[in-house]
Amino acid sequence: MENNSEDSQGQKKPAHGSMWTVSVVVLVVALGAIVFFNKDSAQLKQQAAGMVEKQDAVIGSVSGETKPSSEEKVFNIVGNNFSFSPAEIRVKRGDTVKIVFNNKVGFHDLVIDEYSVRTPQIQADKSAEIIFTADKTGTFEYYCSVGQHRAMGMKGNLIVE
Ligand SMILES: [Cu+2]
Repeated sequence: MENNSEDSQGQKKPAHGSMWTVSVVVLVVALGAIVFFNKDSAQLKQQAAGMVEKQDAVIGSVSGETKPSSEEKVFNIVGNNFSFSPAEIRVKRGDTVKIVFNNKVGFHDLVIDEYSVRTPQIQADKSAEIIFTADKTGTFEYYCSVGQHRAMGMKGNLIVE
């Protein structure tokens, strides 16, 4: 009987042992899964954070592109004998400035020396354009370079703020 009981215990021991081994394996696998899951979630968080940073960067560049200082400003300036209308225009530094010069009467042009821009000299009922970047602040006179028109009052001010 002792031998039997020993045998039965002996038989049970391996059974307990294999169950223990299974339990350990399950535990290790479970722990491993938890560790990997945490790593994955940490990586996901990092990726999410990276995506957020990228989105912020994109938003930043978009808002940079839409700054008021890089707008295109279009002005229609009418020429007469001997004046410009309007006689003052204002932009922000960095703006792209497009001036459409519509000549109503006489023979004129529109010149801004400091920005090295000028329209052709044109007849009445003609128009011409100049376009430039207002990259320096100040008050710059636009004028007609034909004859004595500038001295006769055919001038105005471009103000870059
Ligand atoms: Cu003129």
